[in-house]
Amino acid sequence: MSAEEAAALINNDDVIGFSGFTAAGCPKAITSALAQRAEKEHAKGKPFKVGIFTGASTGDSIDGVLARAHAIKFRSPYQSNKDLREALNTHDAHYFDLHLSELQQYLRYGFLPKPRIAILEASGITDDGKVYLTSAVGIAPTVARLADVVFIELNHYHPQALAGIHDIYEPADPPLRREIPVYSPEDRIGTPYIQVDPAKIAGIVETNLPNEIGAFTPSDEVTNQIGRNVADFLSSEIKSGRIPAAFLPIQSGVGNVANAVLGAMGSNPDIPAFQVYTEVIQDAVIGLMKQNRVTFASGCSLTLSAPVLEDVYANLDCYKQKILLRPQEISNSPEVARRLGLISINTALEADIFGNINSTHVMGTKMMNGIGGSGDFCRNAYLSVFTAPSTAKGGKISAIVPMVSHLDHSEHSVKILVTEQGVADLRGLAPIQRAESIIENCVAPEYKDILRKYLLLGQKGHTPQNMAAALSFHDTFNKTGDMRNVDLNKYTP
Ligand code: 0RQ
Repeated sequence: MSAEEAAALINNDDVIGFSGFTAAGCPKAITSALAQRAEKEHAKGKPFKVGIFTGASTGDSIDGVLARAHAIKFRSPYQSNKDLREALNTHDAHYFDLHLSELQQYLRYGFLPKPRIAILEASGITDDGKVYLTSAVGIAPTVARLADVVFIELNHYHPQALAGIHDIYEPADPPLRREIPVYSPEDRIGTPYIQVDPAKIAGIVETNLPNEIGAFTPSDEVTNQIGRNVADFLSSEIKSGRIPAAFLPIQSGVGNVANAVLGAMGSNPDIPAFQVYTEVIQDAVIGLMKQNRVTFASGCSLTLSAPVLEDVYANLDCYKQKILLRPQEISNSPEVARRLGLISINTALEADIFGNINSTHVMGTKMMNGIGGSGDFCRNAYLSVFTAPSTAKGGKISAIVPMVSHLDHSEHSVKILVTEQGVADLRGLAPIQRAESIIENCVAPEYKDILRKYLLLGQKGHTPQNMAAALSFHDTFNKTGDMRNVDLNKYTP
């Protein structure tokens, strides 16, 4: 059927679950038609909004078009689209920010509204309902099973030969759950397809559309230095024996810092070739595979720029031996992360001098993207590293503040903090010691004295915060546009 015919079968207030994870593997055609339908209904004065569950962020053809059409009632678990961000921050759409590993089981448990509709992007489908996904998995197996109605976007951009790269597995729910039998990143535990009851498939829309993944901003001196700091720190951990000589699988977040970190790890001769157990497989991983620096990558999505994805597709026989795509409750499973002993490396928006991390809220109020998989990994990793440039907006914001304006990852989950200035190893340190280490090693030079002064204002107790001054950096930025204007003289210990 056409995308318009499929969209006509979706109602106001419906809940839809999508395949895909980041802009990889997401449907594109039916949602674009749905946005047009919503606009027409709105023009007639009728309400038209849907609830949306995805794997993570999406391409513009889900979050962008539907946000601009004011057609999103609620959204979970992660997003990174500027128009949707605006809708969430103005309450045009409600957002439920969630650890990515939890969404599938929360849907099964009935904690969240059941999706009536599932829309899956497929590279192939058989008469008996075996659906082969494209460049990501996300929550697809769960929403395909729970939904009453399934639409398929059969996207011929993705080769049918992708079949075999996916490993589809859904654990049983408690009290029947057993261990997830992944003992090594390359372990296969499921099927290469999703089995869908053919009676539920209401339509197949054929497309030929690339993923909507933008190119990465090239790394700069700051991100490269962060990368070198992480790589040097990890190689010193190997030398000290705290990380096994054979090394451990790496989980790495998304974005430019993550790309630079992987690049630096790849070129550090003291770090052996390694495996990746992560959610997002991005360009740097494929680059390192070509150099035999990454030997295997298990993830939830191939979030690759178009030329890199096309290179993978041109050499699929080879890459299918080295890449595996899993549902996010497996790629991000706390149980598996703890068992494999992942080294997790994620980016913070803001950290405080005691080692707490804000990954999501700008100045404590505005949603940036969401917690994503950072909490799944950092809490359960063998060693959790957070990275960030020490300042943002040309130095007007210190990424390290007295108290985070929103808490995503607490001091209990954060072991190592790295900026371009250096590395703070927080293991075994009391709060006052953590503060001294972070200020001396990670803070930008222009903020060091201000934060040392803050520490002297600390009130008596285990964690020397000053309750009146704790958010003075943010307050000063909101009032003057520059945290460096903060005046700590008006506070007393
Ligand atoms: O703003 O875009 O206007 O220039 O935030 O900052 O330094 O480019 O970093 O793109 O790696 O994003 C935490 C958001 C970092 C991301 C976050 C401003 C800065 C810039 C982006 P501009 P950078 P990145 C796996 C793991 C949560 C999910 C996660 C993220 C913009 O890494 O979403 O970890 N993480 N998932 O100027 C105000 C500050 C700021 C600030 C930076 N302190 N205050 N603005 N910025 N620091 C992935 C998945 O889960 C799918």
